[in-house]
Amino acid sequence: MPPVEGLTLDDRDFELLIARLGDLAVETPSWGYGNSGTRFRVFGWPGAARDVHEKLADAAQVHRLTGVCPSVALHIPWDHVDDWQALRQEATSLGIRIGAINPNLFQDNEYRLGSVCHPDSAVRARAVAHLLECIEIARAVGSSLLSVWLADGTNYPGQDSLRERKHRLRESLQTAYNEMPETMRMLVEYKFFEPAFYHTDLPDWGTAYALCLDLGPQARVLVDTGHHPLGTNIEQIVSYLLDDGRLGGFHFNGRKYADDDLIVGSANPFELFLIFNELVAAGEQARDVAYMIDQSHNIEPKIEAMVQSVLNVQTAHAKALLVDQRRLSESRASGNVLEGYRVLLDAYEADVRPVLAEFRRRRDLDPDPIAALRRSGYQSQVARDRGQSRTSSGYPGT
Ligand code: LRH
Ligand code: MN
Repeated sequence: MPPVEGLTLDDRDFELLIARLGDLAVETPSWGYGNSGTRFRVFGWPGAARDVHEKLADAAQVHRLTGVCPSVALHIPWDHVDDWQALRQEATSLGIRIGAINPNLFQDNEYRLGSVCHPDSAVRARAVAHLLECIEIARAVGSSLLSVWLADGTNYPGQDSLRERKHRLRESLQTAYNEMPETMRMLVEYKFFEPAFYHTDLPDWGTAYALCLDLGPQARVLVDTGHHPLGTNIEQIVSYLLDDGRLGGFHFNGRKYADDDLIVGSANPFELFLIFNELVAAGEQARDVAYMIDQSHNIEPKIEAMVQSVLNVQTAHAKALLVDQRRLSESRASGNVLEGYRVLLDAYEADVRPVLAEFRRRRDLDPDPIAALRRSGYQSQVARDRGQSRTSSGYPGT
């Protein structure tokens, strides 16, 4: 039994740790495998997935290497196909399944002034129709998650009535919510700005939470770790929503400034650890939280970036599982200001790489998935098979 540096774990604890590491499943985003960028440039990457079939293949490769990514989220219409049953079969044949269905209410020209919050009821009806279409797609592919993010907002004060937009938002989402089968969840994702730069109709966790309470019990808040003003205590938001049974899931990514969509944990690994510390402490209340990655890999190899992201999430989870909850509650009960922090530090500074390697060995996986990916030649093979597709950017002529 490899030791966990800095922490004495007896056999029983070690076995428990290995078992609980298996509780975590991380969903990868189809759009993370394709070319993506910023308004300045979308750099083409040799072998980047060009359609949903290549995205499924890459997601399956990530699952083969990590063993903890059994599902892939789709974005509609980016991943639209005519035969959803066939796509469901294709995923199954690759050893994965289709996860959250993400409607796209931010790319049609009609949505310049908003989608479900648009002043024109015809545009709102168009947006609701797309939500209903995505509910049908979710049903067809066996997905129980409708993951809704809205770019809706305004760019100038006075541009529209904030209260009327609030009414339109609730009415439109209620119409869609009422059409969901009981087994389906609506994940409501908030973001404090971009692409709107004066106000955003769903800007923060409180607004999303209030809306979920209005919509009904199948509505839960989705926390995208890149969607908060700097300085926001995200683990506190997580603990609050968990405690009220309204945390639906995460879009994990890393950021230093805004919605940078970098590799999760790359900018602030301690914050990711503190988020998982709240999840582990919540026990059963965190049972059906959806863990999803939402990133765009603008300059780095896309599949390697995805595998590294999964490893970072596993590492944060493993460290959180090492938190000595008994010592933590004792230090809190004794009013010892710093002892609790030291208990967390002990877990955070533990080297969990040996235990994660053991976890993979027991699943006949390579203890180092990145090395295994590089050795597999998968990336150079897809580069040969797929070549490099043309890309563009937000500015004309590039
Ligand atoms: C918006 C967002 C949303 C997705 C998009 C790809 O910033 O986080 O979750 O639809 O990225
Ligand atoms: Mn997101």
